[in-house]
Amino acid sequence: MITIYGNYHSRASRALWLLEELGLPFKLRFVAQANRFKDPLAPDAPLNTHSPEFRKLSPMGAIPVLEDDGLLLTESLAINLHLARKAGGPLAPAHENELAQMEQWALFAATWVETDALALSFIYRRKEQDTPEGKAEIAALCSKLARPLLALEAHLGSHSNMVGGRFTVADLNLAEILRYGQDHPPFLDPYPRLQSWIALCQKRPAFRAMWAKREAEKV
Ligand SMILES: N[C@@H](CCC(=O)N[C@@H](CS)C(=O)NCC(=O)O)C(=O)O
Repeated sequence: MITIYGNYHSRASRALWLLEELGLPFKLRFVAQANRFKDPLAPDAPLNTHSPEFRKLSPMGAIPVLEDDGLLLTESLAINLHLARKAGGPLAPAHENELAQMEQWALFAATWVETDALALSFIYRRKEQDTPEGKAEIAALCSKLARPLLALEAHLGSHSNMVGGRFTVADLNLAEILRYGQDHPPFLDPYPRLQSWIALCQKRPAFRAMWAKREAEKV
């Protein structure tokens, strides 16, 4: 049985979207981010990323965690690459070279995009987007992100998708990472192909199903 520890308002959304795509049965064990609580170690605090019981599973104390028949994984993108390969089908690599490309795009997204896209999102979550400091930070982040986003835009000039000419786990992983930047509405304006590609990803019934559950989840 597949168990995901986490919640829809976290990087677990990547695995939860993928599980909707794959139609694999799974259990979601709700674990909240510790920073949602004044005292995450209080005896009555809900299970969270600082709870000793959870820390036994996750040495970093972070979500998501996957348990799958004795396999324990604690990195969201590794979880997704594993789930896609386990299920097989069109979202999975069809051969070794596709696997290598999917791994490359996952590392690309994590190392070139995620930190700065998340930083953009946090400016909005702190409601600082209209302050002079917030505006300057947004401009600096967008300028830094131009390098990977231009590379993605160029890739989409000659490919419909990240790998294999079809929607795969590589698209899903990247789309979920780019989504943080979308909290800044003009984020993708300079990149029309990227904009159309992400719109298609986010129109998928499995994404919509994940999103509906996210919206129904109490934060
Ligand atoms: N590189 C990890 C990052 C995981 C991570 O930072 N998760 C956040 C939630 S999105 C978390 O658990 N934060 C709570 C905490 O650090 O206590 C992954 O992609 O799985």
